[in-house]
Amino acid sequence: MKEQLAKIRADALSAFENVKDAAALDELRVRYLGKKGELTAVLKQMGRLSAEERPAMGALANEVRAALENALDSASQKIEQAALELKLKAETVDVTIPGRQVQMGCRHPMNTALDEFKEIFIGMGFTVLDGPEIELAELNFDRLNAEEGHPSRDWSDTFYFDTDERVMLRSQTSPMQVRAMDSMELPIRMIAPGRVYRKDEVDATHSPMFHQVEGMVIDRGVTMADLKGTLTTVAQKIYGSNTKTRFRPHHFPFTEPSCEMDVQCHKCDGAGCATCKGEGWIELLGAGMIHPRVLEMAGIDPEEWSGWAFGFGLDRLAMLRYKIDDLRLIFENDVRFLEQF
Ligand code: 2U9
Repeated sequence: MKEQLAKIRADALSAFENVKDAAALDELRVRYLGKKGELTAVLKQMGRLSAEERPAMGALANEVRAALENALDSASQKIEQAALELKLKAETVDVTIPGRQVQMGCRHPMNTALDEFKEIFIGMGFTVLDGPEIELAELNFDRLNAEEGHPSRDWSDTFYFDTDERVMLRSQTSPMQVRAMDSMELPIRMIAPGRVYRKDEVDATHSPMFHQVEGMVIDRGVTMADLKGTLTTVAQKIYGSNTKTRFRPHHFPFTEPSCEMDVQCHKCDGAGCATCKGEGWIELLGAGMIHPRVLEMAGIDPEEWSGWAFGFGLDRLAMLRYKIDDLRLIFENDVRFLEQF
């Protein structure tokens, strides 16, 4: 029995010493220390010993068990340590590897053009307002003096959401002026840039969605002279301080009188060239004195207050400015196009 115990000790210690992984170690644990293991098998034979032999043999067996348990612990620690080292090695970050190239985006030319307009108007004391693209036809048409039967109210021109023509995609940013009149204290100086929607077929100059910038001033004693002065100043900030403007009569339902403003072509100084299509002038925007009925509908007394308003298509102006000859390029978002600005 003594020899059996010595052999178990020697075999087990050498096996624990050389074991390579946790699964093999567990097998060894079962084989030497388990309930049906070799040590237990020897201990079961203790009953056959005499009362004198038993204590010494018991002590020896305990000593062997303790030695085996110790060896098991240190083998287990060794395996855990090795696994940890392997994991650390595999997961090491090599900070000397060059990083991945980050592709920088660039501003869309429309945003660059819009920012330029915003800066100019903010500098003149205007507030920039943003509002819903899904709008009430009441604010888009009725409150702007566009009577029932006005051509722009037609189903062939407007995206309605319902058959009773109550809710629509706004066809102009003008409902924002109505919202401003309804909610802001007078006097008001505001611009409303944003997307608008009309049922247009897509071609080089048309799209069912485009961008407008509209604006409005309401104060006491405001006249057409303020309109002309302010809009000429804006044109000069964009095209240079020598820029000439001219105003031609026009008609809009929401303004009276109404006009269109042209700038003298900055390319040919009015002589006529490809940019101005031989005209010498480039049409820039529409404007006018706010119709007294539009003020009245907002509860503003036209005897006390007056105002002027303007509107232009931002896409068309951005195209002129950056010499883009097809509107579709602005919306396709091909990076090869966008990164040129
Ligand atoms: C209120 C009062 C007046 C906004 C105005 C224009 C002239 C204009 C369009 C021309 C072609 C923009 O690019 S376009 O679609 N707009 O010419 N817009 S005055 O006048 C208003 C708006 C709201 C309450």
